[in-house]
Amino acid sequence: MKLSTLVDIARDYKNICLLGHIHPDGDCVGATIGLAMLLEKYDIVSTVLLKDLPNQYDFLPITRYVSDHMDEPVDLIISLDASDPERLGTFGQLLPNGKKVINIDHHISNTMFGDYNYVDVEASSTSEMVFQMVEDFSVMDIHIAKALYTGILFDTGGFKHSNTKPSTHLAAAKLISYGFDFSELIHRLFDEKPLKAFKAQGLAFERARTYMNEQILVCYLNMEDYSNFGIEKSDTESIVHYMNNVEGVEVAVFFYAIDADTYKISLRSKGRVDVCKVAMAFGGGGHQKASGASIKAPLEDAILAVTNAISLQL
Ligand SMILES: [Mn+2]
Repeated sequence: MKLSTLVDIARDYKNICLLGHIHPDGDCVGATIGLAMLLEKYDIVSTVLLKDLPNQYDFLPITRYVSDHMDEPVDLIISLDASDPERLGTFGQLLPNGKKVINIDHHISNTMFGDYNYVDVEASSTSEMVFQMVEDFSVMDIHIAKALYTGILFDTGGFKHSNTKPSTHLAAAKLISYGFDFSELIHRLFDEKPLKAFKAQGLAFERARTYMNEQILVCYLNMEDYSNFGIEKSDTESIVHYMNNVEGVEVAVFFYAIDADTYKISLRSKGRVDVCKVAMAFGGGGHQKASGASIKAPLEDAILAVTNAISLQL
């Protein structure tokens, strides 16, 4: 889908919202805000609806574009980076009331839930897809470029994951030509963390357990740890990434509590195991090498179930 096509569709609607997934990540935030700014260039006003946005992204114009509710009834929904309506959290309830749904995403598990589905599983990120939609670069500016670059950077792990294509680098090259400080952005996005998060990460690593001849690596943090360290879930984002660096490990799984009896799992694979299949077995989804899901079970039961599901592929 080209931006001009989307603009033509959007012109027929009054109350437009852009939705991203629950626990918004860099791609979800970059793609939604980036597209809202692009639409604005064509005098199309939209609201980005996101909840629980980590303050990690406050270098983007969050307050200007993002809200946690919409007063008017929505008539056009543009969903970005969400594979299915459940991933939209409470905003998923807007779907039956929305007159039209445009689904823009790059997840292999996408259920094609839109009236228009623009799904490219080869794309590094939804933000790169938004970049590819642009035909007339006179509308691009430093703020939009920074938002889309953030999304590409986040989903490629700083151009390190195998989803990085020549097109990804070409998009990034074009985006940095708008002159924002990408070096500072990379530092903010990946490196900088509060001391309490650094310490919590240490505890998670200390708890490392292995299964299947050290091919599966498991770490966890529970609700108690969050309150003890005074950390948020977003402070734990990079843990699974470091876990996957361990030599010989095929799959890294990080379990983190989201309430008293529910754990969210973050899965990373070096390639032999398709962790999207594993995540989907627990109602989640994602990509072959990076996926996630939520499990309502005590920690030990959850670990047993997930490591068993991974073992089937080893
Ligand atoms: Mn994404």
